[in-house]
Amino acid sequence: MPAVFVVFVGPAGSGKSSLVASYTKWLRENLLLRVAPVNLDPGADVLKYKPLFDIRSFFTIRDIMDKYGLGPNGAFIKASELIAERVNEILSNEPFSDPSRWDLVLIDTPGQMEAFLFRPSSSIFLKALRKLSNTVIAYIIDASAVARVTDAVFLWFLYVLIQVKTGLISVPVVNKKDIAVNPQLLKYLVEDPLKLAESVSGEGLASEIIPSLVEIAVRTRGPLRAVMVSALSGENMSDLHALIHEAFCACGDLT
Ligand SMILES: Nc1nc2c(ncn2[C@@H]2O[C@H](COP(=O)(O)OP(=O)(O)OP(=O)(O)O)[C@@H](O)[C@H]2O)c(=O)[nH]1
Ligand SMILES: [Mg+2]
Repeated sequence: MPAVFVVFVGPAGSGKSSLVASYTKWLRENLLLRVAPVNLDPGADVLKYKPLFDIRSFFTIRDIMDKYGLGPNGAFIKASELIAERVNEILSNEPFSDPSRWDLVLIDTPGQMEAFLFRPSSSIFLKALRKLSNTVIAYIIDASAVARVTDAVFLWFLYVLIQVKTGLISVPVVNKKDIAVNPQLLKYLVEDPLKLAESVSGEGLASEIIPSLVEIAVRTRGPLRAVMVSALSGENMSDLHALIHEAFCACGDLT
């Protein structure tokens, strides 16, 4: 079976790079799988994993800022255009050039989602990736960023939009379980998202709109439930793996 590509996306600092590192380690040590971590973030500094392919060998955010006279945000947008322009060149490298050599390819992406994932150029990259092998999106929610119902709904709805935008099977992963600020809300989010709507209190726009947003989120989420993990402690990596496995089944491609 060719490799499964898992693309880690999520807001800045949610723990994408940390998860790629700890999930890679867990898969190698516990399941003895052939795992290829990939860094697609040209702004990454120090990584806790050794990427088999690193976009920084093509360009870094600093290179782009200097070459095109851009600020950091403009440089991330330019980087995502360059990734699309050079997609064939990128995908001619290991591990993409021979996906059958790998069980899982874990792809770390930039935290600036609006500069990468929500730009048209990311579709070009994801479409090319998907042609090579099964591709799943892992959407990371930062447990320490969920204090109120509106935080949970906002991050959950972003997940809906990502599915709409990419058209790919996506799995929701709540990271930083160890420093969750509102475990009860996260429990709802993972186990029973409709309860989020019931938790809205008071008047105003939030109480009017949140029940509808939650209803759409629940209707469109498919059969996959979120999992709660900690990249820092490595807790629940087996749940993450089970979810990604389940996602293949949803693709109909698990053979
Ligand atoms: N407590 C705790 N901290 C974590 C966990 N995962 C990541 N962190 C910390 O969160 C910060 C951001 O983690 P990264 O892995 O760099 O997050 P990222 O999503 O790759 O960040 P960007 O690439 O900048 O968007 C770091 O200080 C990590 O050590 C976790 O499970 N628990
Ligand atoms: Mg990162």
